[in-house]
Amino acid sequence: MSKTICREINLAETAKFLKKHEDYIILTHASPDGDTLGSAYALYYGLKEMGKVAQVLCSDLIPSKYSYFATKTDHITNNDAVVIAVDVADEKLLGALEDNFKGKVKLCIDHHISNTRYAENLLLDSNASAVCEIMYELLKKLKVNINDVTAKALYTGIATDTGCFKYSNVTAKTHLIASELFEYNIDAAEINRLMFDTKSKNLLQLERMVLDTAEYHFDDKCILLTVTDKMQEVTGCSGTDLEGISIISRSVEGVLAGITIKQTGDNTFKLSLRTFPPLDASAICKTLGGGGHKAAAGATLEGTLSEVKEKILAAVKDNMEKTNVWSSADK
Ligand SMILES: [Mn+2]
Repeated sequence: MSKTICREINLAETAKFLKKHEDYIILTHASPDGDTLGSAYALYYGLKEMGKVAQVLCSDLIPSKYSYFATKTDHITNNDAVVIAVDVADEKLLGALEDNFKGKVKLCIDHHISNTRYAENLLLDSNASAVCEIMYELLKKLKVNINDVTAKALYTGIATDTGCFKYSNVTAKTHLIASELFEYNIDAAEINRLMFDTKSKNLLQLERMVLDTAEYHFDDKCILLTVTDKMQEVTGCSGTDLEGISIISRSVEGVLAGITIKQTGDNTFKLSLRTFPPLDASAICKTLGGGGHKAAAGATLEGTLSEVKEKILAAVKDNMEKTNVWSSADK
């Protein structure tokens, strides 16, 4: 198969593209979060309004906390259906769906600066806090009716990708779009309670275990948390349950780099990195084969836990020295 040449398209061209075809498959990334699900379902409801047939596909089970908008979609059997990926920066992030859809994504809608340009057409806005911001503008452009459920889906994506309107990715536009979504019956307080202020007893137990693993490096400018297989087994928490753990790493006073390492296999670990300026999580993770945003990025690493830790710490140290945040030469 020849390598796809990726064409960057704008909002109007994307709208045109969506009008042109009839059947769509919408892919989310694995370990789905509020933004990939919110934008996928908002697009689904929009396409339904346009009289199209569409299905949302995710390699993992969709957590029940999203059930107020993530409901059953159409089931597509048509082989010619047009494949769209939302909030998926790299084909690898499709998880088990990669086998089926590698090289077949016709349109990707994303906000990751690290997007690997695997799709035939790409609508990318790295200034958008969430794909749901882009999706809102796209639905407006298409002049489709936005109903309350669509508005809830969009609000969820924006709220979750901004840590409830707290992160550095929030812009005036983020608030403007959120305020327009308040015109609908979304019950934002309830959405935020579900997304940010509710956790299971098991997750609380897991968090206690993870806090016990805390290591500090580079004069406490870096914290490293570990979630082992064993902890996931004991508490029954895994995958998307662990989303909130990396948030802990960015909450410690004086920390500029919050590292969370989650074991996903015998010798496989997933890194979630959170940074504050001048550190650049996206650049650090890129050197480790991953990617993401400036303040939040990730990578998957192979090796023993101590090997993986060493690799990650070396990459963080390198970025700290480059940005004059910390230097071993001063020691
Ligand atoms: Mn996102």
